[in-house]
Amino acid sequence: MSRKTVLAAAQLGPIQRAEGRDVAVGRMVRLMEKAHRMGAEVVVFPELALTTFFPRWYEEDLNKADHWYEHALPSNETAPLFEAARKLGIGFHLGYAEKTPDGRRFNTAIYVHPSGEVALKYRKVHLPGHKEYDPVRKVQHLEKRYFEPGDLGFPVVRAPVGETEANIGLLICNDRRWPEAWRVLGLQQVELVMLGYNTPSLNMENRGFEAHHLRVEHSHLSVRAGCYQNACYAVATAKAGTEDGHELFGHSIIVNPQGELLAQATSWDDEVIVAEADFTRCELGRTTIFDFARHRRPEHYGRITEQVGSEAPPLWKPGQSS
Ligand code: CDT
Repeated sequence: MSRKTVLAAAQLGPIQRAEGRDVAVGRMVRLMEKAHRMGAEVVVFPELALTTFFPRWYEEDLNKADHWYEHALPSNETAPLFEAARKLGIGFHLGYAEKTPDGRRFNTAIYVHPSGEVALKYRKVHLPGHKEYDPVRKVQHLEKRYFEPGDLGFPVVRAPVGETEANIGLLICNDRRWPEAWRVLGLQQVELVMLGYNTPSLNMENRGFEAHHLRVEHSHLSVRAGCYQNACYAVATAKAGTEDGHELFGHSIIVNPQGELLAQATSWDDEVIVAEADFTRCELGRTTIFDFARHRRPEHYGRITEQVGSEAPPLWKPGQSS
């Protein structure tokens, strides 16, 4: 049986703060239809795809922020997405802000089978930014205020993707920079990582210089390394363009298990890119250089799970034997 499918990244241009979900969902349905015409069987939308990237806005009282969250899926406003997927026979990945019935808030992603059933759910573990208003920053990044760290770990599930099946895992934005996250997926033989992101074009921390051109480079470097070192495909989909004066850098990509770029978005607007995946190509890395069972040495990786912050090394001086 062929293990091929066509993957799509459906990049979203900016969503302004004043725009409702109906605007975003309408655009997403059109992107899904376009991806289908381009032969795609699965479509990946960005992180927090239904609204502007609201963690840039400080809100003292979180009870006044309920409108940014989904309280149920599908809802009246998001139902057209699920209906389009069913009609087109296409699976999709959606990033959204989740508020649970017991009042917990997460930055969440799901993979939805064309039937409308949720095959996999993930809640963002690596929340960047800060919890309180930061007067030093040029723009706030309040994910730690709006969300709690995910409580589902990094699950992988084998699920239908088009005519075939694949081992699917999800990451969200900042997670892509953490090799530990990719490796936990790799240890579950992940073959396809779907991830959405919202990354500002400029470093807004105001605590040192970061060359602008490196922003995209670091994003791509992280995704390509994650794919190569764990022998998997990835679809990394951005929100792009200027939201209420704040620019996000786009550059969505699809990457193969060798870490090669198969497709890249070139606009900072709504755009679909597609690439064919053949999941048999995950086997080379998994059975040779990254055959974990043969080559990993976890007895030397204790610091990875026992320690959080880094520690300074001991000082060596000339004349002192090592
Ligand atoms: N949404 C999100 O996680 N964004 C962060 C911005 C950090 S600024 C480098 C990211 O890692 O892209």
